Amino acid sequence: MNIKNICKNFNKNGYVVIPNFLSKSQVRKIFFQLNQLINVPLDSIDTSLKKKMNLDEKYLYLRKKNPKLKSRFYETITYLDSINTISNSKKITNIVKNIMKEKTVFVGSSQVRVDHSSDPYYLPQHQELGQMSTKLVLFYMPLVNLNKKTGGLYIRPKTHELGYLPFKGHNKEGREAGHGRQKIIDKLFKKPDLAKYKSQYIKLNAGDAVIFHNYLFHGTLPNLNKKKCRWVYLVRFNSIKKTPFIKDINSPLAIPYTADYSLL
Ligand SMILES: O=C(O)CCC(=O)C(=O)O
Ligand SMILES: [Fe+2]
Repeated sequence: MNIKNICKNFNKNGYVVIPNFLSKSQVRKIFFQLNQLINVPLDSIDTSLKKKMNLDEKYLYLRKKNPKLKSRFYETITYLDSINTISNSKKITNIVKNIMKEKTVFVGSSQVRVDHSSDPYYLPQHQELGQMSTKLVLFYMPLVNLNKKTGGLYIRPKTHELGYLPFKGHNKEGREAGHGRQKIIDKLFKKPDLAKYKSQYIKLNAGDAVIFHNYLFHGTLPNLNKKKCRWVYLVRFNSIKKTPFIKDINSPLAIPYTADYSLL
């Protein structure tokens, strides 16, 4: 898809899907580095382990054996050069700049999320709050093939056109709000004026990208596959012009969930 069509679809629907956005070798390199990274804490337990397990097995082993070290692994994924190289690449930043119609953007932290059936961290649908700015472009890039069993992203197309839409309990972060929030969201979208915004699961394969607007309602479904982890690379870009931190000395770097976004 050329850049013009990417922008057109993004503006029209609030998101755009680009199949095979990452090359096979980029995906391979990320997994190579995830393996190298997790081998370090594993080696500190037993140096023979890394030869016996694949990445998912290593992750689940570490999670069970030493959950704190598993968290250290998880927290440091953000510093891997393989994902930062991609997040900073011209290919990605050019898309963001064209969508935002700006020449300078902030690159948010890159992360690889790991979701497993025993970690019920999937998120109810939400608009992306709590970031540096009120205007973002987000990239959701699965590194493994997704299906209904492994879960993944489900969205409400075109909801970006509603702008900031507060709902009961919106001023809480998704994980804190808990899975009960989905009922509130489903009820909200039963209102006659909102009923046309239906939820839609996006079937994605490893290397595909969903590029979406911060006000597009999106959430994730649980990974029900006990054997497989869901590895998804995420990165967010912020508009410098919509960043209160650099305009008002009383504004914190991350906009609080309690802020009235319609005033920012
Ligand atoms: O669970 C996921 O992978 C989605 C992440 C997401 O929407 C978020 O972190 O805001
Ligand atoms: Fe989100």
